[in-house]
Amino acid sequence: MDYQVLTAQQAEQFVERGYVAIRGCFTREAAQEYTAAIWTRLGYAPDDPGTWTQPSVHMPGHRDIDIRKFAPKAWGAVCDLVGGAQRIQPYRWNDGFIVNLSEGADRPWQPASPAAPGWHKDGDFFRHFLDSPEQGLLTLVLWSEVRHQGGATFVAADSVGPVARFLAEHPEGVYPPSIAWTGAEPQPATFAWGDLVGQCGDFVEATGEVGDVYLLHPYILHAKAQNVLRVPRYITNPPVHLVEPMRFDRADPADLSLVERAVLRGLGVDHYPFTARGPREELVPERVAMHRSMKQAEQQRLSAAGMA
Ligand SMILES: O=C(O)CCC(=O)C(=O)O
Ligand SMILES: [Fe+2]
Repeated sequence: MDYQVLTAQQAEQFVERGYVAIRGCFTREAAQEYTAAIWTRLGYAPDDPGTWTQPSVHMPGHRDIDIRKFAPKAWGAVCDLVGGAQRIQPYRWNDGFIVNLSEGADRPWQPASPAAPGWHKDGDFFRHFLDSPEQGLLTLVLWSEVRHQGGATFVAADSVGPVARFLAEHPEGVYPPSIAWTGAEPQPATFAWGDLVGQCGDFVEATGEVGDVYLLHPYILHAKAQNVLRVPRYITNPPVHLVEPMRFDRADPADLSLVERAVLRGLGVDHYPFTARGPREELVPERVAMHRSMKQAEQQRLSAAGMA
């Protein structure tokens, strides 16, 4: 199979371990255009940790970024993983940074393990099925250097199998635990992150340089790591939306994307017809309202600093 960006070895790693790191997708200078306003937006002083009232902040987005122009190598790799640009809905990055300043800095460093807090699969905005198109890939875009023990993201590289089996057992769909169930029908299953990550043993700390992009299987369990170094870390995690649900029973196996192949590997089969037995449902997490008010506060700080 020929890929635009991925080597055969990277493609194989993605199928077997659910992630690939694409290094050097944009320069430090290019990053600065977007990261320069972070501290004004936060209202914190970069050189005074006493002003860092929150250990980490999920910031709202202000500006869209065209990945095709900004990080063409990352775009090519995204296409390689999902089976071509025609399978992707318009995909843009933005400056909604996830800043880790001092998460868990008051505790001794603990390496990645099921006991670490915060394991989850992304997608708090839809009911999950085995074939869900809403989150076609998980991406971690590194906008700052991300060092060992410096607030990286922990990745459970063998989590695709447990999550695939759980989703296959629940064709009625699965709710993210952060969403309260309000429907009339029996409550669908919710992800039990602890049970799922408890089946994993291959853990990676997603460290790297400005401009590195980790592309991960959408099922991959991950968690914010401690930042005992207290070196500010900035990432974004823009999801890829697919045009159509995934297919695990394509007539020509050569049409299976690497993401689909990883699911089949996780299920231990080479073919899996799947039919959703519940509604494809958009969910609205509290994050949306919170980001609206955070964005207003950030805009006021930018105006006050003459940066708006
Ligand atoms: O901050 C991190 O390292 C991870 C954040 C994350 O996984 C998320 O916001 O969904
Ligand atoms: Fe996440």
